[in-house]
Amino acid sequence: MGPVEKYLLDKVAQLGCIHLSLIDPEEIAPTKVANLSKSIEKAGTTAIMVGGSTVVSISQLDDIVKTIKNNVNIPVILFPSNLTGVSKHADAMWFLSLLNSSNPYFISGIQALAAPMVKKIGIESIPLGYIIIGDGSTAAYIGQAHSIPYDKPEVATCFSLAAQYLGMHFVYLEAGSRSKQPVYPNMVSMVKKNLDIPLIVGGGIKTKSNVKTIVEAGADVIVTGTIIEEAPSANYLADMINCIESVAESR
Ligand code: 1GP
Repeated sequence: MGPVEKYLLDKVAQLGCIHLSLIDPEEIAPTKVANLSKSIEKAGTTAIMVGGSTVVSISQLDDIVKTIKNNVNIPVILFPSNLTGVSKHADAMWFLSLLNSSNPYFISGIQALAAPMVKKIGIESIPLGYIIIGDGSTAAYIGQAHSIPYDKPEVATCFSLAAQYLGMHFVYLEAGSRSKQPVYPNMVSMVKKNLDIPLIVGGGIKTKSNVKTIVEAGADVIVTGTIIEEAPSANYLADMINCIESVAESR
C-alpha cells in the first residue's frame, strides 16, 4: 500500500468519514485554482481529487495539479476518466474501472493503455471499483454506463461486492456531477453492510441534509465537486465537513 492510500485509511479510521474535494480542470478558471485550493484545505477537506469526464488538455491538467501542489499540503489524487487524466505531478491516482460500463474500453481498455505510463512515471495507483448510478449525468453518458437505477440497491451491492472480490481497494458509488439527486441512503446502507472495503459516495451532494443521510447510512468517504466552487457562503464547506465528522462520530 502506498503512502496516500495509507493516509486516507488512517483518516477514515480516525474520523469515521472523510471529505474529498473534486476539482474539474475543465470547469475551473486557472486563475482561481490557487485560492480555491487554499480555502478547501482550510475548510478541512482530507485530499483534493482532480479530474472530470471531459479532460481535453494534459498541459492544463499538469498546470492545475502543479498549482494545487504549490498551495496546499494535503495530497492531490488524480481521478481520470480517460488517458488524458494522468499527470506526473500528482501524489497518487485512482486506478479505476467503470465496472458497469457497457463498453469494455472503460472497464479494462483505458487501463491497459494507461498502465505503461503509470509505471513509467511511478505514481501511486489506488485500485477503485467505479459504479455509476442513475441516468442523465455526463459521467454516465461518456462512460457508456449501463446505469444502475437509484431504487436498485441490490444491483449496486452485487457490483460493489464484485469490486471487492476482484481485489479493488475502494468502491465509489457515483450519481454523476451536478446530478439532481445523490445516491439514495438505502443503497449506501445496503452496500456498506455487505462490503469490507471503504465506500466512497459522490455526485449531487450539495447540502448538510444530503451529507447527514449519506453518512448515517454508512459512507466512509464523501466527494463533493460543484459545491466547492459554488458555495453560497465562505463557511459553507467547513460547515459541511463538520457535519460529516459529527454524524460519523455519532454512528
Ligand atoms: C463527480 O461525484 C463527483 O464525480 C462530484 O459531483 O459535482 O455533483 O459534487 P458534484
